[in-house]
Amino acid sequence: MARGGRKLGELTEKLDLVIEVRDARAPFSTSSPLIEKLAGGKSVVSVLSKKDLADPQRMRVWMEEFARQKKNVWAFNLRRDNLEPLRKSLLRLAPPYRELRLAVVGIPNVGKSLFLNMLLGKSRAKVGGIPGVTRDVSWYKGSGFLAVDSPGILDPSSEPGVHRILSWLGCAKADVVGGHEAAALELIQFLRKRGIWNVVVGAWNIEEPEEPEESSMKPMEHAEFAEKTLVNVGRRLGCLMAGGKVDMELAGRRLVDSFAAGKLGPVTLEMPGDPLWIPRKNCNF
Ligand SMILES: Nc1nc2c(ncn2[C@@H]2O[C@H](COP(=O)(O)OP(=O)(O)O)[C@@H](O)[C@H]2O)c(=O)[nH]1
Ligand SMILES: [Mg+2]
Repeated sequence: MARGGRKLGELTEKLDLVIEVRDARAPFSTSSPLIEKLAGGKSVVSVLSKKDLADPQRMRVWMEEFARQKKNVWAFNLRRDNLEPLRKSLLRLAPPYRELRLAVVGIPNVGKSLFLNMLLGKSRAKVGGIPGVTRDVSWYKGSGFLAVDSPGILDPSSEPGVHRILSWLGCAKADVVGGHEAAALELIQFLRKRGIWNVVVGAWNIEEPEEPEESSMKPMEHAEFAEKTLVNVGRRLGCLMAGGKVDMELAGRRLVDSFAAGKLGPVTLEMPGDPLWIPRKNCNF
């Protein structure tokens, strides 16, 4: 278990609420398998970050699904949206005799720090140890609540399919899935199979490899398409080695980094009911 996870385990008893931040572009895969252990029967509220980087239509499908299931899930562009409605709603979970205590958890890079800063707003103040509560974590006082400063950077799932998605979103290192070239080639294939590759083509105006013309012929294999496309990406972005050959690792890095940062346009990688989704006990969804 990650160090943060162990800390959170000790803390859980003192908390009223755990807020799990996930990436709106992949709400299943960006959950941590540890949340079910750590939440230990506490209320879990899910926050989907990076709503601005997700496909708006698919975002609506997700939110309708959560509403249908009566799940407490909120989606935000954390760089811009006002979190006041969420804060007010959370305060209803406070015990009558003291302020609400909450922790923000999630896998790396989903936006935990930004979320906490926005939730604290201008009232942000660091407070010392709380009597009876572990002293080696920092607490912040917000309006009507106390929050732990990211005690829980949780381990992502190590399931290969999930890990691949996480490497495209910047939540896991591409090295784990075989480097940037491999990650980029898989990303291209993934997007193409789901019919959303055009967002990338649109953003960079990349030349599409030619497909066989006769409709009776098999379409170009995805792997071949991906390879040729990454060459075109490398040419377009000037990722060249001496002699003019495309540096595929560099081209892959540029593609994956731009994708993770949302520079290639809004994209959602998972939909409700996708086979990747493993429902978890104790978890909000
Ligand atoms: N566009 C956009 N970027 C976000 C959003 N939330 C977080 N980020 C960015 O994602 C990156 C990681 O955020 P951070 O709070 O450090 O993640 P943490 O590792 O979970 O604490 C930062 O560059 C944030 O500015 C969001 O809703 N929209
Ligand atoms: Mg952080």
